[in-house]
Amino acid sequence: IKDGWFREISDMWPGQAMTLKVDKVLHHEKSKYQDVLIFKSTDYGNVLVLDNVIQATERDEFSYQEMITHLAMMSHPNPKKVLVIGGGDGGVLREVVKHECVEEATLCDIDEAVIRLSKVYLPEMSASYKHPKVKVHVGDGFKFLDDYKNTFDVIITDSSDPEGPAESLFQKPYFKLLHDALKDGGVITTQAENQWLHLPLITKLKKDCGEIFPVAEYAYTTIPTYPSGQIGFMVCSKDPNANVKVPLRKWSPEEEVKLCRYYNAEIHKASFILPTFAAEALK
Ligand code: AAT
Repeated sequence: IKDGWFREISDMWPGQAMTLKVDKVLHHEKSKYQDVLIFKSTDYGNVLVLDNVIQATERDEFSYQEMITHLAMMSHPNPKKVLVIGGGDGGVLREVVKHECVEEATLCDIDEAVIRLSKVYLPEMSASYKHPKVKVHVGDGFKFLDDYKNTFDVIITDSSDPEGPAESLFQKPYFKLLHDALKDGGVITTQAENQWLHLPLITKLKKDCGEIFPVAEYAYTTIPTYPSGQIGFMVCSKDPNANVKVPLRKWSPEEEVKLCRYYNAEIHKASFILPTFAAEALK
């Protein structure tokens, strides 16, 4: 923070930086894994920052949390057991329990500090921790997954960027663990970075996922406070006949408007349609 502005400077997006005006710093600590900063911004609500990278702002988090969750949830016929890796702010859990078919939603985040501080400073995201179907485990997602085979219907990896504690969550052995932890017909989504900035990384992710899952597609959403204003997801299914680009289940239009502010059945389909430069690279 300099002169009252937070700047997201990182070599993961060289030569550019999102800047948010700070109203006041709410909390700052070094956890066991990362630097954790929470500030109140003038126009984007409270903001969670890990190792100087914006993870969530109260104003636009719904775009990311709804899309990463419902792209997978709506591509599964009847998700009952759901796992979230990362996502310590609780926003993805909040979306998961919107599906009444869910019987159990487990979250595994590496950093207790994110969970503890979100409960204080991000109440709309962390409210889900009180939900009766939710279970929480603090630990590394890679290690956690290794203990589960043939267990989950949907696994959502809401992880930070590959520099830092989330590095292993972008590599091929992790996708194998995801695959094996799923039941037959299981579906995953993972945070898969930005097409303007990380096309080589995304190409590699798609190739790795495609070698492990019979279905592996890239989709993206718009979000002002993530680098270059968009973020993508890998959406993969264990069912070779699945078409994750079209939702298998739908809410009624009335439910859609009541439950979500970004996701709907139309944008589900649209999110897989890529501009030519990205479509060519990912072919
Ligand atoms: N919904 C908020 C968006 C995030 S949060 C990413 C979470 O992943 C953090 O809470 C972090 O503690 C957790 N995490 C990092 N590494 C691991 C790991 N190995 N195992 C489990 N959890 C982990 C993502 C924002 C994306 C930012 C885009 N620039």
